Amino acid sequence: MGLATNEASLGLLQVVIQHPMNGAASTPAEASPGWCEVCLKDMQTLVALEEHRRGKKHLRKAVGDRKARLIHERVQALSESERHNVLRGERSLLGIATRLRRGGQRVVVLLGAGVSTSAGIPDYRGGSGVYSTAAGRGAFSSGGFKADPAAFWALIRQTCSPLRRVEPTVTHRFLTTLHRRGLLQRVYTQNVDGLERAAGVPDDKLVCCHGSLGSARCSSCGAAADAAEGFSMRAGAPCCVACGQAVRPDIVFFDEPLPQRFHELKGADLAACTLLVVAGTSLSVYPFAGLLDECSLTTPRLLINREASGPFLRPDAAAHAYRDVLWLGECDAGVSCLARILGWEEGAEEE
Ligand code: CNA
Repeated sequence: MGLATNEASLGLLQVVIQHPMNGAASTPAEASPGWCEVCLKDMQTLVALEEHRRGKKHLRKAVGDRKARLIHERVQALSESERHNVLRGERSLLGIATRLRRGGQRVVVLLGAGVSTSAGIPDYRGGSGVYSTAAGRGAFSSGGFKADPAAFWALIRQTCSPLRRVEPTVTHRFLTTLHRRGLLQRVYTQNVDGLERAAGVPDDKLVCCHGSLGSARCSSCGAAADAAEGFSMRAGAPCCVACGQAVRPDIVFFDEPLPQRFHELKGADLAACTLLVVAGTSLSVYPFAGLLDECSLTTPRLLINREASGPFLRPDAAAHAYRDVLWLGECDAGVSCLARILGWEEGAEEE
């Protein structure tokens, strides 16, 4: 299966180094000549995958450009007063609060790892996040898991073990406030820590886009397994009682499709959405990040995050600026500020 180590194959090894399935990083001198040590795929397969990834990237850019043009045209077709009415010119938390006080709102919330950092779970791209090491990037693909299930389990035990008794944050609890007030259409979360559920968001209001650490299955035969066992072990990976292969948590690895529920619900949810609240995400993982483009052009969008991301990177230059509010800072602080404006602080009497 291996290829000879000559200049050409070293060229191919450059491709292996940053291959698309596990993101494993190594120098040509360190890499094996014929196959990737992380995912155990041969180089020809990896080259094909890399070409496929580049093709997909090119296609995504072309689709993205076309989508941006279409949105621009549709925004131009809105009248000045239609645009003004979205936030009545108040592009701030005050404008969002005013919108929430209007009757009959349907709020869709999109969450990322940043809403759980104040609970002690590192985010993905932050300094101590999984993405900061090559091993971390590699571990969250099916190839990476297959190559070293024990390393994967060691990493998640260390970062987000449910046995650490992590508590939901102010932001998680705000979701239940929205639900109790009858305003919550749906929460779409990229997080796998289960804190939305722990905060009291009912299952039918929740879409766990990237799965959950709360359940597990065999990576080979698919038999249901006990997720808690993997977290309680000191080292190694739990094994399937049926076939002996490694057990994996029910999360979506980078090279895997999203759950059916995501595709089934998103169309109707985003069509019904009258306010989109986005928090704690770099908006760099698709198809999740694409949800922002699916709500109506007269639906306001709020991003609460430490930094601008996605369409909020150039909010004033973009055609849809009239409906976007960017609140920069900690998620819990932004949410508390919004709750204060609304008079919905924790412990306050509900109307
Ligand atoms: P990310 O790419 O790490 O982005 C997180 C964003 O949140 C960044 O823009 C940060 O600046 C910002 N941020 C971090 N902490 C705060 C805070 N306290 N207040 C405000 N902003 C903050 O993570 P994404 O979620 O965007 O997407 C990537 C992956 C990571 C998803 O697929 C998740 O499944 C996965 N993940 C989940 C968890 C979890 O379950 N808690 C943890 C780590 C990674």
